Amino acid sequence: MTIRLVPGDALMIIDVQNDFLLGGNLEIRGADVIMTLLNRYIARFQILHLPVIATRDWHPPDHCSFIDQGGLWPPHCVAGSIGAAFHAHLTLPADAHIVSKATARETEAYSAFAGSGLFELLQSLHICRIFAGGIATEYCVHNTVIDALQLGYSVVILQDAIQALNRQPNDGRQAVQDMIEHGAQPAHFCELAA
Ligand code: VGL
Ligand code: ZN
Repeated sequence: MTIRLVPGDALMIIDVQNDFLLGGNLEIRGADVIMTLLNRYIARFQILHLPVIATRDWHPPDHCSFIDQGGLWPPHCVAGSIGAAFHAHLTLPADAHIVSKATARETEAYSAFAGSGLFELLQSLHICRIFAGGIATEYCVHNTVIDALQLGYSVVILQDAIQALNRQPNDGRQAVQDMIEHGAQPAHFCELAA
């Protein structure tokens, strides 16, 4: 299916941060290969003057999701650290909108909508449809996409620009299926109209 990008579309790049990539504290294996595709999507949106939004996991040093605090994860994406920085190979435009999430010590937030101002940003940009890529498929991508659909946005999942952590082998696949069942549309780069 051909998808034509129109005003009201935005690209949302979810948590492409050093700690989730090769050598990071919470490495998602295989995530490096999505960088090329993410950069192609960025270039396409940029040339059409459509907004690019980059979300980031942005935790305090004693965040409740860290193993030392009884959570699931090794310490990662501590606000201001190298691990929390966007990966150097990601070519974010200078005017990309940055949204920080999970910034409060006592709450985990996989959805980029949780207490981040993302909804207000989308409203101010008059966005109707979100093209979602990034990591991890079954955590932040899934939760953000489900929230977006519930808020009434159309969502396109960039199938060639997401990567799952797959703690269980099918976690990523199931998350994609669930997003589609909730109304998201899967797409690949080649489906974007030239
Ligand atoms: C994420 C695990 C912990 C994500 C964030 O961005 O998907 N996953 N914190
Ligand atoms: Zn996190």
